[in-house]
Amino acid sequence: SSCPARRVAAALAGVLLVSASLAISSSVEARELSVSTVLSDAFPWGQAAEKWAERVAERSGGELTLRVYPNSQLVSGDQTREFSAMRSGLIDAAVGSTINWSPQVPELNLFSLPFFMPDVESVDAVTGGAAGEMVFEAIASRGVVPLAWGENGFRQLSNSQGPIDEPADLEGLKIRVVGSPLFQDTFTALGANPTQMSWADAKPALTTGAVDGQENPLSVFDVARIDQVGQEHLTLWNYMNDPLVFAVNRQVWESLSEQERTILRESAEEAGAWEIAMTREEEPARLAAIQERGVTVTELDEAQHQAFVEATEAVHDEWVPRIGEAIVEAARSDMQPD
Ligand code: X2X
Repeated sequence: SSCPARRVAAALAGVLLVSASLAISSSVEARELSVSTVLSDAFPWGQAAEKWAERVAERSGGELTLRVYPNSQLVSGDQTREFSAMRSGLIDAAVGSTINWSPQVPELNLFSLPFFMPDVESVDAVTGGAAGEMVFEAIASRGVVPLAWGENGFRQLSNSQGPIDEPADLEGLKIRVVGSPLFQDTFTALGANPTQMSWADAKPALTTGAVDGQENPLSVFDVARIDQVGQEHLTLWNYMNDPLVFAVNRQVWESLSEQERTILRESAEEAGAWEIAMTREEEPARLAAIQERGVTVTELDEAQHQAFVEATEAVHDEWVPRIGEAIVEAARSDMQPD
């Protein structure tokens, strides 16, 4: 063993062993993070999560992967528990709706204030402005790291009973609403009879006629074929936009390398921008498809729109203090044209 050639061979073998075990340990360390979504990849929302996963896998060379669990399956169908599950580490990450997270992050109700952000320009001004940053800080202060925005879309109103073009048409209609109490207030203010239930329960309730109506973006109405469960009337009222947020549990985030964090964040930004653009581009074709299936589409003129705005003013009085005056003010100035 004093022979130099043997020593070199032994040293080389050692190097090979070390590098082999490094390769093994790095593949053992390759991490898979769970990502929760409410809607599957039949919808832009689920496609946003899949795009995120695709980009992260590509850029990390497979060392970091995201596995998407759609249909709120990680929270047994209860989408209002998604944020808590992510905060506590039951799930690692999510692409979630501001509505579904608002029970834990009241600032997210900013987006649900009725008739507050009238068009995509104002939504972009808010998410990309000072208010958007404040909303992200509010999420971060509750133990979850927000990375990027996506979009479920402007929520439109459908029902089985007849065309709706004024608040009086909603009188007594049973409307399925999502998980924030703000929606109870909005639909109560309009004279309707709101019932809160998860998305998993919504379609059965529409099918049996347990509820008369619901509200969701055109992509959801179209893909879920809401027209097939008796929803023959659709009112385009753009009463609120439902942004999505890409986010990660804080402990998971802190356990990642700087490089992995960059990959996660930049991939989320890319996937979000891609999905927002696609969702908006597809809306005219979706609307046309919905109309072709025989759904009556009602658009509001200025006076009709104004009647809805006035009927829901009390919701602002009630909710602006809960959201935070400062965030609402920041959103107002973000939306003001220069
Ligand atoms: O439950 C809904 O209506 C949905 C799918 O749009 C959300 O998760 C907010």
